[in-house]
Parts: sequence; structure tokens; C-alpha cells
Amino acid sequence: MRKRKRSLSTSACSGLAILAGSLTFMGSAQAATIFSENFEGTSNLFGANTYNYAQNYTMPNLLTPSGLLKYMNGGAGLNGQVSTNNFSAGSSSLLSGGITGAQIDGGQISYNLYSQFSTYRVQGDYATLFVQFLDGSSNPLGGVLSLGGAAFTSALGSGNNGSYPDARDWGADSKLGIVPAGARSISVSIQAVKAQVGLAIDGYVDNVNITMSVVPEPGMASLLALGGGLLALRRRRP
Ligand SMILES: [Ca+2]
Ligand SMILES: [Ca+2]
Repeated sequence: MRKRKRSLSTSACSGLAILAGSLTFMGSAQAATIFSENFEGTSNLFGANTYNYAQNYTMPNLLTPSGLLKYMNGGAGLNGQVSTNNFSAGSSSLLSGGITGAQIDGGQISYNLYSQFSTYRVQGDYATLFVQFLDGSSNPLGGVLSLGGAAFTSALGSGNNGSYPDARDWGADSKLGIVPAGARSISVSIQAVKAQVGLAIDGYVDNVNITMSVVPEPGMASLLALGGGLLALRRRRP
């Protein structure tokens, strides 16, 4: 029994080593950035205003990628009432970085939506990133995807940043999935909402990044399942 256990563990390790090598290769060779905005420029894709981190309206951004100097704010709202500002970044083609329409239509392309969010103290303001896939005629395809939003933002932690005892942390939200067949572009927008209190819409956003990757071939998917199965088996044994 002892001898059998050792050989199984060795197999699991070998399989995982091969798997790790394959994934590293795929990640470096097959990922394409479709959309990226870090709000550092004099203008940005959303046409929104920015704050400097040095203004200390939030806790420092300790995420990766880092916040650098600036982040987006939601602009001015209506004093004394709930109000909303919308910021559209238009549409971006998915046929980028070698990705083809045939790969998309064959269910071979996965998406990774990523964005960072924060807010001002306990006012209840927030921002939501919306992403919509579009077909070749720019018609919506499937449901709208969203990151951030009211629940995500309200759950962010807080701390004392030297200026405010209840400054809010930055948090990253992300979503993974398969690009729907027929999709050729995405539209990206941010909706910032303020609660009744105050004038400024303090839904804060930084580092919006959208990437596409080629999903593993059927042979690779089998190897993935095998590697996972062996690992589970190995963990289950005393
Ligand atoms: Ca930034
Ligand atoms: Ca506010």
C-alpha cells in the first residue's frame, strides 16, 4: 500500500508540472488586451474627471495593477437628491491580437473583465462598470455584464488614512466567461450614482482592463481534468 501511494503522488506531481508549463505558455502567447484605462492621462476613454490619490479621499490603492497617481470620479451630481452620471467609452473590436471571428463563433475565446472600485467614506455613492457584447451589426448580444456596483462598494473595508478616520479601501472585481458566438465588439461604460447626501458623485474607478484568451484545446481540457482529479485524489489520502 505504501509503495502504491508514492507512485500515485509522483504521477500527480508530473501531471501538474506539465499542466503548469502548458498554462504558462498559453497565457503568454494567446491573451489579447481589448480595453485598458488607468486614468493617468490628461484625458481618458470615458471622458471623466479624475482625483489624485494624494488628495487622500480614499485609503491607498494596494492592488495590482497599482493605482499610480490618479483615478476616475463620477463628477458633479444634484445637491440633496439621488442622481446619476453615465460615461460611455464607446465600442472596441474583439478582432484584435490575432483573435478571429471563427474562434469566437466556435466558443474558443474566453473573456476576463477586471476593474477596481472605491468610494468616499460612508456616503453610499458607487460606480458600476457595464460591458455589453455586440454582433457584427452592433446589436446587443446576450445580457449586460457588470462589475462593482452598490453591494460590492458598500462591502469595501475602511481605515484611517491620516485625513479621514473612515477612508474606504480599494477593491478589485472581475468576471470570467466565454465570448458569445457572433460577438465582434464590446461597448464599455461606467454609471456613477450618488446618494442623497452631498454634491459630488463619489463612485471611484481605476484600472479597467478587459482581455481575451484562447481557451484550451479539447486535449488540454482533458489534461486539466486529469490533473485536477489526481490532485484531489492525492489530497484525500492521509
Ligand atoms: Ca490610476
Ligand atoms: Ca458624494
